[in-house]
Amino acid sequence: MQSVITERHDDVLVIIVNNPPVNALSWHVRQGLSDGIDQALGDDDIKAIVLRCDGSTFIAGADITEFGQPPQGPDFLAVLNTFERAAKPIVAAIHGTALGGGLETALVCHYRIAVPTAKLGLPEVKLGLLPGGGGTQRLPRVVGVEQAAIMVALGEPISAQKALDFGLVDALANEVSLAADAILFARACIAKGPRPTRERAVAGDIAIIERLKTENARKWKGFEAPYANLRCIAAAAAHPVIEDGLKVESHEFRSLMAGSQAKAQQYMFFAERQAAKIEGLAKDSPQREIKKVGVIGAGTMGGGISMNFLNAGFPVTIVEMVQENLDRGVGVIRKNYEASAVKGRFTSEKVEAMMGALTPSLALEDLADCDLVIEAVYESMDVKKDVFGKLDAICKPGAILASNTSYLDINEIAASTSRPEDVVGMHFFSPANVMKLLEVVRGESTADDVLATAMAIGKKIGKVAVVAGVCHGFIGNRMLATRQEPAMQLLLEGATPAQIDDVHTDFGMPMGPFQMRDLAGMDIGWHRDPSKVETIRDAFCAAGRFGQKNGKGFYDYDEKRVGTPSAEALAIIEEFRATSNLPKREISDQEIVERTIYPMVNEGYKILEEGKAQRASDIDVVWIYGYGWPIYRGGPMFWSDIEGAGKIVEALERNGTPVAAALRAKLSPPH
Ligand code: 3H9
Repeated sequence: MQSVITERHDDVLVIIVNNPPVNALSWHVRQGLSDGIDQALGDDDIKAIVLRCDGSTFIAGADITEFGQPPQGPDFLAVLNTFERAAKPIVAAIHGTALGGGLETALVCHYRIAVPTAKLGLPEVKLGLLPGGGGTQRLPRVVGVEQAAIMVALGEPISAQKALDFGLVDALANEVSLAADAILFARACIAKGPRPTRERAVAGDIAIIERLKTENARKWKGFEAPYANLRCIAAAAAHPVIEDGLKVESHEFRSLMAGSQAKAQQYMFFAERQAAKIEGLAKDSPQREIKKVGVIGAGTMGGGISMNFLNAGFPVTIVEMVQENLDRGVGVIRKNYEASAVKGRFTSEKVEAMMGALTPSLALEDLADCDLVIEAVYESMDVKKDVFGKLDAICKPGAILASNTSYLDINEIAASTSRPEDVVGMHFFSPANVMKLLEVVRGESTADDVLATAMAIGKKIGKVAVVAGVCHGFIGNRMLATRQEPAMQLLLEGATPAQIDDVHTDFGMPMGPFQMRDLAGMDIGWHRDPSKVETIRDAFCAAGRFGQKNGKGFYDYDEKRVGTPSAEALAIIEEFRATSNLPKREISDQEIVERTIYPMVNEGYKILEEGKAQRASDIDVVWIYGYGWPIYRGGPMFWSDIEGAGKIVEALERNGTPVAAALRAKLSPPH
């Protein structure tokens, strides 16, 4: 099948792209576009041209799989130039998503029409790139500097209506008759002739550039692409002749393309999509139908989990044991929704509709008609087994019984039921209504359709779901645990909590080990005997420094929970060091990386070799979406290749950490 065909409609030639799944601009599409435009320009009877796509979308961008490969087929920029300079009017007819190179192609067409459901955008920044097909120079000529700067720097697509308001599309077409509407529109453009974007002037105020930088300073920390995008917009405003701006764009594009951030972000694009695939199961493998959801526990976790399902339109029954806790949990959900409504995220009608779909209950029996029940109770095996035993007796046959446990053995939980095949782990991350990650834990008896349903429902509620095997802490928490002990040891040897945390935040993590410890609360699992001080943690708890919850931990906290280094905390560490007779020494930042981040990477390889993760990229997805690992570093496994397996193995050995076989195997390339 040809990926581009042409269709003659009297005096209009329609060029049709058909390159499933997203009509990406693969080399054969560029070839087809080039041939199509040549055909139209070479035929005097053709007076106007339409560019449209078959399938679910307009061109969704360059073919990312071609990046880094030897060039093939016609040069994209040359094809764009031929379109823009054509002496006959060209109309882009847009449905689905016109993204990246797709929107750049539409921008060299002289007119654009779109169906109301279409979306248009330049999301290259999310791939660590910028629009390298003239987008940074043409978009400001059409929508002005302000809107263009926002679109390229944030990468969010806009609706067809907004595109119409900004002049990016000239008219909205009927949803079902786009192809015919486009031909009529093209005919109407014959008298007006072509309207090359390059000849339009750039209007607008470049003050937006500094404003965006200030507003996004935190979010963009460490990222190169947003700034490069904005430099290109500044160039568009500075240079009246488009060629001058295009030179800047080309230089910036090539420099991003050559760097590691773009490689990492493109890798993550595919990693995220790959994570949805379950090894050994076909894409269309059978699933169970989920119409009604039950959640046990109305605490922070249960409430957040419920909100995910309510947001996605599922009725939810939430069960607690005590009326007061139930009321509090439901109250928090309402408060969260109302706060979102104030910010304009929901209408108040939607808030009421979602609250109306929530049934609070004190009886597990009310879960009898649920298709999926997620348990989010206290993290204790005995408690969980008791709950699952009861669910086994109550829930209808075929219901999926899921546990939100973050560490415990799903097989043992499943064994407390007579239907272990219906049991699966669904581990949400806190705050559960915000964090994108969902670890779906596959027990040894979990049925294929249960696993497939849990993964699919994760996607439906807006999560990135990753399959994990049963082990203590699954993928994410198991790796996280390996940095805790060395971090404590580094304190004893002379580093401060702030130094260690700074290394982690400078690396791009949202917080370091001690900030996280303070957030979680240090007294969880503490023996509660202040006279027994065997670890630094004991010393902190004995001194009543429990973390953020009581305003003092490794840091001192103000009423807004902003932490500052604490003299008292440092004194506790000094005192403990004195009792351990450890000499204090200067610790370098590199040593902190080697002793806290390398062990996490090493654990990732162990998880991989034990088959607890399906693939290395799944581990990276867990860390990006569950723990805020900086996406521009591509996750711990991707990063280990950038950092170098040799360097990591050498440091782990030097520090006495047993090296994972799968990591060591990287040292000797396969024959
Ligand atoms: C660019 O254009 C640079 C330019 O400035 C030119 C410079 C010179 N290429 O997401 P889905 C695959 S950069 C190759 O699950 P959805 C995807 O991997 C590009 N493959 O579907 C998946 O494969 P599989 C700028 C691509 O309906 C399948 O298509 N454009 C591409 O949920 C379905 O994808 C973008 O960044 C691609 N460009 O969402 C847009 N896109 O089935 C990127 C997708 O084997 N794409 N695939 O796993 C998207 O945002 C979404 O795919 C889209 C559809 C919204 C289009």
